[in-house]
Amino acid sequence: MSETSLQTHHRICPLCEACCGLEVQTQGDQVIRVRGHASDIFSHGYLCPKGVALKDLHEDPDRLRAPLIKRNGVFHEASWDEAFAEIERRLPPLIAQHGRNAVGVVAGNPTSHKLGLMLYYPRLLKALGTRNIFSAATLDQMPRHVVSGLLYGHWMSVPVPDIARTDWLLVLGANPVASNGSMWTVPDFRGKARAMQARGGRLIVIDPRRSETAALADEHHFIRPGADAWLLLGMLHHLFAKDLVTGGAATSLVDGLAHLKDAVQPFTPARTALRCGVPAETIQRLATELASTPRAALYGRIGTCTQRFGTLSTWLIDVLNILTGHLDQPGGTMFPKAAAFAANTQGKPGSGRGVVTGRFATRVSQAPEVMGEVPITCLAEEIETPGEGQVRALITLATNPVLSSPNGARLARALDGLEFMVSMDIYLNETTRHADVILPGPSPLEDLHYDVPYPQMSWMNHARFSAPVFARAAGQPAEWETLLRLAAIAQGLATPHDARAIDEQLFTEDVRRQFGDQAPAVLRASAGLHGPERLLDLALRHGPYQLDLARVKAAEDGLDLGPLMPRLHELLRTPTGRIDLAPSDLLAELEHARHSMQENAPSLVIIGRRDVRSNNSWMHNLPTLEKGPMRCTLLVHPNDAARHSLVAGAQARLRRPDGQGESLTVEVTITDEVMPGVVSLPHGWGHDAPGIRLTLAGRRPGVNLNALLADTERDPLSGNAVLSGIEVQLEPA
Ligand SMILES: Nc1nc2c(c(=O)[nH]1)N[C@H]1C(S)=C(S)[C@@H](COP(=O)(O)OP(=O)(O)OC[C@H]3O[C@@H](n4cnc5c(=O)[nH]c(N)nc54)[C@H](O)[C@@H]3O)O[C@H]1N2
Ligand SMILES: Nc1nc2c(c(=O)[nH]1)N[C@H]1C(S)=C(S)[C@@H](COP(=O)(O)OP(=O)(O)OC[C@H]3O[C@@H](n4cnc5c(=O)[nH]c(N)nc54)[C@H](O)[C@@H]3O)O[C@H]1N2
Ligand code: SF4
Ligand SMILES: [Mo]
Repeated sequence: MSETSLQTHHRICPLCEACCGLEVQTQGDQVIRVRGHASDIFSHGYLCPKGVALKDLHEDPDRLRAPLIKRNGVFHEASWDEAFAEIERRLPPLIAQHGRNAVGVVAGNPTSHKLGLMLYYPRLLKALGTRNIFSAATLDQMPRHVVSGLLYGHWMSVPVPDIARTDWLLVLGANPVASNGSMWTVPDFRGKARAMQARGGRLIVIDPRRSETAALADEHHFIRPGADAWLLLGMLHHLFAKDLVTGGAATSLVDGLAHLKDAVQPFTPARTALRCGVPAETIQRLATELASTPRAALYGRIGTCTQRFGTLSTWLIDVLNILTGHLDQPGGTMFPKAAAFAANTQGKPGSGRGVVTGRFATRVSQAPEVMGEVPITCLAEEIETPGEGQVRALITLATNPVLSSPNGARLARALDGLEFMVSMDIYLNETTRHADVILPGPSPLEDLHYDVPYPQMSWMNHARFSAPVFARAAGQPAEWETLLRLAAIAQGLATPHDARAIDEQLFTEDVRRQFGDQAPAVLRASAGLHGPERLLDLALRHGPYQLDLARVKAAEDGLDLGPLMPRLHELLRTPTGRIDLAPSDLLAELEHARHSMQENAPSLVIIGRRDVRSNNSWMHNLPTLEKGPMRCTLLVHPNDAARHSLVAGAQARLRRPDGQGESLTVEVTITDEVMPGVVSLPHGWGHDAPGIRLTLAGRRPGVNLNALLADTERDPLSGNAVLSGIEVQLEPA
C-alpha cells in the first residue's frame, strides 16, 4: 500500500459518555477527516462536533508530546528517563519521611474514557496505599453510586431508561441534547427521543433553564434549583395518597414500604409545590401519568446530583420508578449487562456483600470516605493543614481541578504549597502548571479503546473495541506503562523501569490468586497478549457472554448483544438479596428535607450549563470547537436584568453574599430561557492563568465559575460538591 493511499479506521470516540463509533480517514500520518461510522451497531453514524475535533486534538501544536520538568519555576522538555528519574529522586523520600497518606491522587474525567488509565489506575493506588484519593466523581455522580450501592448492592448497578421502548420519559436536571447523556450511554438522544414522540410517547423536562432538551420536549417546567427532592416527594406522596403504588418486577423484592409511606406523609404536593416552584396540580398529574403509563421512566443527572439533596433526589427517582412498576421492565429503567468488567455479573447471582461508606474520614473536615475516595472539595484543606497525614505531594491523572472544582483559586494556591506534584496530562494548563513533572499520554488516535464503565449504562447491550489509528511516536509510552512505572517508584521497586516485566508479574500473581488450580489454563489462554488487552481478554472470557478479545476485534461494526433484558433477580448484590427501599441514612435525609421545606428562595441563584462545542475544561483550544460566538456568558432573565440595571452584552460582576470565593466579571446574555431569579454560567473556562500553553483558548479565556463557588458545600451522604442553586449577587461592572 502506498504512503498516500486513503485508509479508513473505525474508532470509538473517547471524549464523552455517548461512545460513538467514528470513521477516521487517514492518509499517511495525516487525519483527513472524521465522521460517524454509519454501520456501527451502537451509534449508527451519529457524532457531534467534538468527535470531528479529534483531528484538531491530534494535530494541536499545544498538546504535549514530551515530558516537562520544572526547574527554577520554568518548564523544560525532558526525556522519559529524565522525567522518571526526577520522580524517583523526589517522591520516595517524601513517602519515607511522612508516610503513605502524604501523597494525594486526583483522577479526572478522561480517566474513565481510557482503557489503560482505567485498568491501571488501581495499580497505582495500591502501590501508594494512600487514603487521600480524590476524583471528579464527587463533582458529578457520587449520589448515583451511593443510591445504586444502597439499593442494589453495587456502586455501578445503574438503571437507565429503556428509550427504545419507553412511551413517557421525565428528565430532571439533564440536558442530553447538549451533553450527549451521562450515567446513560445514549448516542443521538435527540433521534431516540423523536422516535419515541413519533410513536406517541412524551418527553417531559424539569429544569430551571429551557435547555436544548427542554426545547425538544412535549412539556417543560421550571424548578427552583436544588429543590428536586420536594417535587419528587410530592409525587411520591400522591402515589401513596391515591393508592397508585403498583406491582411490578421489583415490588416482590422490596422491603421498607411501610416506613417509606410514613416518612413521606409531611410532603403533600401543596407544600412541596411552594418549595420547588412546580404547581401542585402538575406534581400530581406527573405522578399519575408515571403510574398509569405502562412504559415510563424517570431519569435525573447533573442537576439532581450536584446539590445539597443530591443523594436524596437520586434515591427518590429510583423509588418512584420502583413503586410504579417501571424498574427492570421493558420501557422503564433497566440494567444493562456488560460483556466485561461489571461486578454485577460476577460472583453469586442475587446477593452479595453490598456496600459500606465511611470506613474512614478526612483529617480536616471529617468527611466520610465513599467508594474508596474522599470529597475533592476537601483537597485544598488537606494540602494546607499541617499535621500527620497532610498531603505534601500530589499526582493528578487527567484532571484540571483548578477549573473544575469549587474554590479553584484557593486550590491553585494550595497546589503551589506542595512539596512535589506530578501530572499525567496532555496539556500545560491551569492545574498542570503547578506540577513539577508533567507526563503526557499519547494522542487518543494513538491509543486502543474499549469502554470499561459505559457498557454498564448503555441503551443497548454491546461490545466494541478499536485498535489505534496511528502507532505511538517513538519513545512515547502508553499510559498504562506510565502508571506502572509510577507505581513501581512509589513501592520502591529496585527496577521500576520495565513496565512490561512489572505487568507480567502482577498479572500472573492476580490470576494465581483469582483462579487457583485453573491459573495455568487461564494464563495459557492469554498467551501472546499483554497490558490492557490481556486484562480485557480475561474479563471478556469470564464475562456473561463468554466472549474473547479476538471475537470482539473481529466485529468491525461492534457486537450487538441485544436489547436490555430484565435482570434484577440475578443482578442484586445486597446482603439480603432484597432492596431496602428505606435505608436509615435516607430516612434521616428526609427529616432534613422536612426541616428545610419552609426555606425561602434567595432572590438570585446560579446554575451551570453545557454546550455541545465544549467539554468540561479542556477542549477550548481546538479550532473546530472554538469557532462561533463566545459560550462563556451569563444568562440572565429580563426581569433580573432590569432589576440589576443590566443590558445585553454588558459586563456584570457576580459575587457571593457570604463573601466566599472570588468575584467574577462576565458578559451578560439576556434571555427568558432561564427562570426568573436564576442565572446560568458554564464551568471549565478561565484560561488566563500565567504560564499555561493553550494558545487558542487564551484568546477568549472566559471566567472560572468555580472560582466563585465554595468548597464547603457538600451533599453529606455522597460527599458530592454542591454546584447548583448557589446564592449570588449581581451588579453592573
Ligand atoms: N461548576 C461546575 N463544575 C463542574 C461541573 C459542573 O457541572 N459545574 N461538572 C463537573 C463534572 S461532571 C466533571 S466530570 C468534572 C470534570 O473535571 P476534570 O476531571 O477536571 O476533567 P476535565 O475538565 O474534563 O479535564 C480533563 C483533563 O484531562 C486532560 N486530558 C484530556 N485527555 C487526556 C488523556 O488522554 N490523557 C491524560 N493523561 N490527560 C488527558 C486535559 O488536558 C485536562 O487537564 O468537572 C466538574 N466541574
Ligand atoms: N458538550 C458537552 N458534553 C458533555 C460535557 C461537556 O462539558 N460538554 N460534560 C460531560 C460530563 S463530565 C457530564 S457529567 C455530562 C453531564 O450531562 P448532563 O447531566 O446532561 O449535564 P448538563 O448539560 O450540565 O445538564 C444539567 C441540566 O441541569 C439543569 N439544572 C441545574 N440545576 C438544576 C436543579 O437544581 N434541578 C434541575 N432539575 N435541573 C437543574 C441545568 O440547567 C442543565 O440543563 O455531560 C458530559 N457531556
Ligand atoms: S457525542 Fe461527540 S464527543 Fe460524545 S462520543 Fe459522540 S462524537 Fe464523541
Ligand atoms: Mo462529569
